[in-house]
Amino acid sequence: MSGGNRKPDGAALGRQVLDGDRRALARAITLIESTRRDHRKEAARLLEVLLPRSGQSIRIGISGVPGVGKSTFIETFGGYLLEQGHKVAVLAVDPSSRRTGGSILGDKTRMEHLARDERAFIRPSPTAGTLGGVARRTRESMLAVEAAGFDVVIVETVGVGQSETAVADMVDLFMLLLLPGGGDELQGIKKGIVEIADLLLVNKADGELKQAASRAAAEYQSAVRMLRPAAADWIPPVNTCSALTGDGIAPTWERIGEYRDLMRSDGRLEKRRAEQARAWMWSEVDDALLAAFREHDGVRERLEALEQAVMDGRTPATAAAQELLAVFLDGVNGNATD
Ligand SMILES: Nc1nc2c(ncn2[C@@H]2O[C@H](COP(=O)(O)OP(=O)(O)O)[C@@H](O)[C@H]2O)c(=O)[nH]1
Ligand SMILES: [Mg+2]
Repeated sequence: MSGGNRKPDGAALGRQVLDGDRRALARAITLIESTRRDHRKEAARLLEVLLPRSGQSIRIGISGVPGVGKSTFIETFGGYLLEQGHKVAVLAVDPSSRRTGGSILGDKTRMEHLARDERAFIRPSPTAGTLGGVARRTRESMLAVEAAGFDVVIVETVGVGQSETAVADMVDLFMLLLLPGGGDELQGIKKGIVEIADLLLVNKADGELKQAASRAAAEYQSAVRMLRPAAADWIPPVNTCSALTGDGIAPTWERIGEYRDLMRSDGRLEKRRAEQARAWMWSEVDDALLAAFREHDGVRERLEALEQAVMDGRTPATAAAQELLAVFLDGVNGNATD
């Protein structure tokens, strides 16, 4: 951050973001991503300013195995949305990005036009921390880009571990990109991810792969049908597209619009967001409690010996946990005025 010694003022920064100041937005997200305790406090004030002006976008999650064409798709799809008069923000959840050097950042060459366009905002995944931490900061960044006036937010995830679920839990619509493979690939995709997808797209439906893509789409479509209850009013459609040629991009946006209209028509969208907000609150509580527990002096004093005793089979795990919790809770009660 420029002026690293200057103490950030969360509330002032928030007002600049609301004014549509791009550099302020970038600084706001840097503040959100900071783990420094004083920065967390300012970030909380920042979010208080931003929250009332957030929530106006459609939040779209995009997942798929590396190489399926996510970055290329976002470039083409994002470009299409800009043409339609939208403002597009792209965020990422990639807890592995410390090792890989950042999913989006490494891909910015594939999002050349989007990255250079004033009406778009691209931010790579935060590079430090656990999935929970990365997801939390991405959620907060999402509120910031919404408050800055971006009306389509795309959250990309790499197909690693639980990050798909974390992204599905923060978006209105979760989209899965697939390769035009045959039945083998059907087996390879984790069933759970197909289950949480609201929209599936077989990418690379161009040239020699076009027919294979159509076949794969039909196979996925029947698989998806079987996963859904017969009464469901939204059977996730499986379409084909080519991120390279732009084929199927406009229909994809139409499908998204249909989905949003349906979810809005009976309050399901609000309900989904409300549930997400509640789950988010609890994961914050979980994280903060665990951090406080691990930082607690009395716990730290005993932790190593107790862990060893559990590993050696000298102390039952339950007894050790109870002892640590007793120490922790006693400390909490004793410091109630702190
Ligand atoms: N033929 C074809 N190739 C594509 C398409 N989309 C992406 N690719 C290629 O697939 C490779 C991986 O794309 P990339 O966007 O980096 O995938 P990501 O890892 O999911 O972000 C690149 O060589 C792209 O040029 C497409 O629609 N058709
Ligand atoms: Mg990529």
